[in-house]
Amino acid sequence: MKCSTGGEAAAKALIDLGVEYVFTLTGGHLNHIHLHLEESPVRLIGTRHEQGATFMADAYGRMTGRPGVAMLTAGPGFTNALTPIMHALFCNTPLLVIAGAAGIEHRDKLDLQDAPQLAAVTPMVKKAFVCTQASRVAEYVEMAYRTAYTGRPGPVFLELPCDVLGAEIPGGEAPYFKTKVHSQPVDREAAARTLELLRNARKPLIVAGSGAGCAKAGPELQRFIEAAGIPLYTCNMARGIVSDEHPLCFGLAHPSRNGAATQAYLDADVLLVLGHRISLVEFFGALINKDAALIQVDIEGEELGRNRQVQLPVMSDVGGFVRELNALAAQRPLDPARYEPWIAFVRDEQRKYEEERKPAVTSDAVPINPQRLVRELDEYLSGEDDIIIADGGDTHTWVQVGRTVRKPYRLLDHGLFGCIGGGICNTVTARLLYPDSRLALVTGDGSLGFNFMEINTALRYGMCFVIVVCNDASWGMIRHSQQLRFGRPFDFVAWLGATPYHTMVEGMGGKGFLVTRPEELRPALDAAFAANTVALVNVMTDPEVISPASTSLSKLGAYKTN
Ligand SMILES: Cc1ncc(C[n+]2csc(CCOP(=O)(O)OP(=O)(O)O)c2C)c(N)n1
Ligand SMILES: [Mg+2]
Repeated sequence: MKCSTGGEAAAKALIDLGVEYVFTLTGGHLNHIHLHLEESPVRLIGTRHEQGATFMADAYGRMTGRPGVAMLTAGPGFTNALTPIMHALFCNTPLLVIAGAAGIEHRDKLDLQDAPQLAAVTPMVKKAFVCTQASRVAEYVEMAYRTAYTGRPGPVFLELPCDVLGAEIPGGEAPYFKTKVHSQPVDREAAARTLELLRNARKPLIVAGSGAGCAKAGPELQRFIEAAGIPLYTCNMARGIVSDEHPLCFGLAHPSRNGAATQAYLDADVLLVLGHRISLVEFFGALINKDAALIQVDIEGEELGRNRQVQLPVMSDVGGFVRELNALAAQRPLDPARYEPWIAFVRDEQRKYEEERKPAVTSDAVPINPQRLVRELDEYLSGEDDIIIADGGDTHTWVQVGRTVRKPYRLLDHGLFGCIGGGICNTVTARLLYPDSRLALVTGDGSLGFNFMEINTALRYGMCFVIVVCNDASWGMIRHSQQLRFGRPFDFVAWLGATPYHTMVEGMGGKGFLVTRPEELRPALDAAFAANTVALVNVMTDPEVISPASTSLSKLGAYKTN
């Protein structure tokens, strides 16, 4: 690859890899790269905080399966991004984080912003690289990018010291080995054994997680559940890979949150887990029938058998595996009639759960019940391309259980790291990826504050979307868990007060609306979606409505599963 300096080599490699966006915040250590990206197909999105840039890049990775790219300046720019990097590790996001750094020549001489970046980030990433030669920068960028998306995806870090970026490349030619990896390993034999277990089952259940979403397994999975007649639950980046409106898809696969799923998990006799980790959301396996045969398919061996004895561990790409199930089932079909009583049971659990929720989701109370708010939004945004981004504590939970997801990547939540505050950033990325979809962030008031200035980023780039604040004037989920565990909320740390976020957004150049009564919701949403800018609807909600996630949290450290 022809390039004059290390900085140009980094820029050229990113261009060559087809990177669409680099989420970044300027800093002296990055000038040599930014300079060469100015007139390029790569669009630089300049944020107000490195946490924002990295959340945006993470959302890009999660919503496309291609590495999102964040570029951070040295020292504090880098340390500001550690939280979303750790979040990306929990979400298995393909993410490339490039950071500038003090020059090699001046290391340990008290140079500006000389921090032990590699040591700090290594436990938080799939792999951490440093490049110390200008002529190898392009090679490292490609290697780091490829490492982020192959096998189990994850965040990859690449440090590029500023003297390396500024240095001339002898001869102006840098080695560069572009390798596009398309294939992932598939365990074909295990597919036949899976079908045998399913054939003998009476109450089989399929759970699909981010591994299925990342493998884009949706169409094959839909074919399979239709041919087999087996019910499906989805979570994380698998939400919507089969529509929640499909008669065999029953929505959120978190039995600790989705009351309708709990009994199905406790009764299933064979559980086929596709690209999903058994974790706290299944109470470390305790919410799965202890006598059920577990078939777990994951591209990462580390996950097979975590928290539960697995009868059939399958180390495989989920997409290829489900394709194989379909091929074998076409030769010798399963018998969907066998599972009909089971499907009727799962549907009945769903109906009972909806009945239970009815008073809350239809409530006319003031302050507004958050479940009523989420139901209104779910109905308002009922197009298959409409997108909701969820952030917050209890608010996030109400969206997870209350949202009907009809297509992949139309719901983004905050995953297993439980990191609140990235909502606005995720919404910015969703807008870049889906310019024509109706798009709303539904967020708790507390979570809104962390990256509030990214509203300015959205406005600077001329974006339109709607932010709906579920404003209970508090850090609701924590306040509720205190109430449940200690008999009273700790308002000295958990109360935020009724902040006028709608006027703050007006001050920034967007539009704001205040809603205090349920009947005001629809007109406010109409006005917000027509506003053609960033519009915030500040909805005053009932601080005493407690979600199932708060109930679980109140037991943190207090329950035993074995
Ligand atoms: C970065 C981070 N800080 C703190 C927490 C602890 N925490 C979890 S939920 C929550 C409350 C969120 O409040 P809000 O966004 O208003 O949503 P609500 O629960 O009120 O719906 C807090 C503080 C966290 N998960 N992540
Ligand atoms: Mg709140």
